[in-house]
Amino acid sequence: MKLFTFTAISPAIALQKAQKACGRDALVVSTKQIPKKSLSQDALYELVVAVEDNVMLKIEPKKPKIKPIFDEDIMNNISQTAKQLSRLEQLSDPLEAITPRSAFDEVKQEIKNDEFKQIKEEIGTLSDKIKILQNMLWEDNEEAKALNIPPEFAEIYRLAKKSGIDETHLNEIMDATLKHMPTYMRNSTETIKRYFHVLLKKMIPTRIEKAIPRGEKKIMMFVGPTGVGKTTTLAKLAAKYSFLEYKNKVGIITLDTYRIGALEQLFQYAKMLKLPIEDVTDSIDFERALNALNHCDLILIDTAGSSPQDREKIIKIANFIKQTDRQIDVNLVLSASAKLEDLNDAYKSFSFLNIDTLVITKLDETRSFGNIFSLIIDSKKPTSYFSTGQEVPDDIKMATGDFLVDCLFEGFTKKAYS
Ligand SMILES: Nc1nc2c(ncn2[C@@H]2O[C@H](COP(=O)(O)OP(=O)(O)OP(=O)(O)O)[C@@H](O)[C@H]2O)c(=O)[nH]1
Ligand SMILES: [Mg+2]
Repeated sequence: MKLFTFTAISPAIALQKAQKACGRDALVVSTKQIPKKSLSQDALYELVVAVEDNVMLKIEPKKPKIKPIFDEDIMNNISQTAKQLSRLEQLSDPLEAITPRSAFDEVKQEIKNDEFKQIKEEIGTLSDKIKILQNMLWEDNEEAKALNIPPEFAEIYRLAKKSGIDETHLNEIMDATLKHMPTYMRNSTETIKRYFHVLLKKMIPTRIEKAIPRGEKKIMMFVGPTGVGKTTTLAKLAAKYSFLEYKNKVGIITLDTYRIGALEQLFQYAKMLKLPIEDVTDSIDFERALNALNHCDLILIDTAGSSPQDREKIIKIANFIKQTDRQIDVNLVLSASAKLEDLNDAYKSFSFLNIDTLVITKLDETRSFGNIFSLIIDSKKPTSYFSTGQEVPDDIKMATGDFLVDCLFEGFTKKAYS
């Protein structure tokens, strides 16, 4: 005989449990009430039954008690959400059912972001594979071997070369980079590209232009080859200084009085901007015009365009400058669409006038900016403004190294610049 004990809140329930486990033949040996351990607890009854040795117990294994990690409220919330989700799944486009609209847009955006991330990763893998292929070709490249350029620099070298940077400059920059760039930075073409960006940016001197402080005076003269945009640049700056960005008193002088239409062009701008203008025919008349505009904080002087080979015309401008004791800031205006050779020629011819700063125009008209980069490096002159279109007064910005390097590697985009 074997004895088994069962407990329950009543003797009847304890017996039911015993019979379920041991069968109806189980013999009740004893029943007793177990004393309560506390007042709030129910009383329990203990029942002892006896069964034959061969009777197998049919007691259901006790389920282990699992302590819930969330409290009941949270569990209810989860089951609510699960129900809602399963309802959503049955709809043709479950996202349509999500309200408010902003939530719907957020989910859509998240999905878009995920897809975008995935596509981006795939493109990244592909472009890395392409780079490996390019690098394999690069290793067979005689030029690369001759210059000792490692494959991880292949992309940046190609981009810089395509931009039209003077080859001597490019090779010097490559040499310096290979010597100084830390090895740990060479693993990714992106890091190399960023390194180059910072390096080139640091090589470009720029001049910060500000409003003319109260009590100070500035005279800016625009010189350069024909048709580069001297008059247009002057008009843009006249607007910027007189009302667009600063509130300086601005006056205009033009020395370009012989060419048909030139006078009318500038007088028209002056009229539109409501600014005083003086035309000067000879160097003696120059001081009179400067005196007439004495009340101005800023005097902008336009000159006739001259071919770099036309030495006489440039000497004539020099004579105007010599005529006065006043400090004249000479701005050499050059077009980004000119070849490096022509830019160098122009710079050499006009440097006779003691150039203070470079103004680069027509950045919107070219795809290769290496020529401008090389000119700035060679001349060592700071650049003050970039002109980016024909629109007066909008298409002019203060020059920055960042912008020129972006143009160098990615081309000109007006949107990025505005
Ligand atoms: N695309 C583009 N065109 C420009 C820019 N700046 C000037 N231009 C245009 O170039 C042409 C010549 O501009 P001007 O300002 O008359 O040039 P300039 O240097 O004064 O010419 P000259 O006085 O004849 O030597 C005009 O059609 C301008 O609209 C620019 O940044 N981008
Ligand atoms: Mg002009």
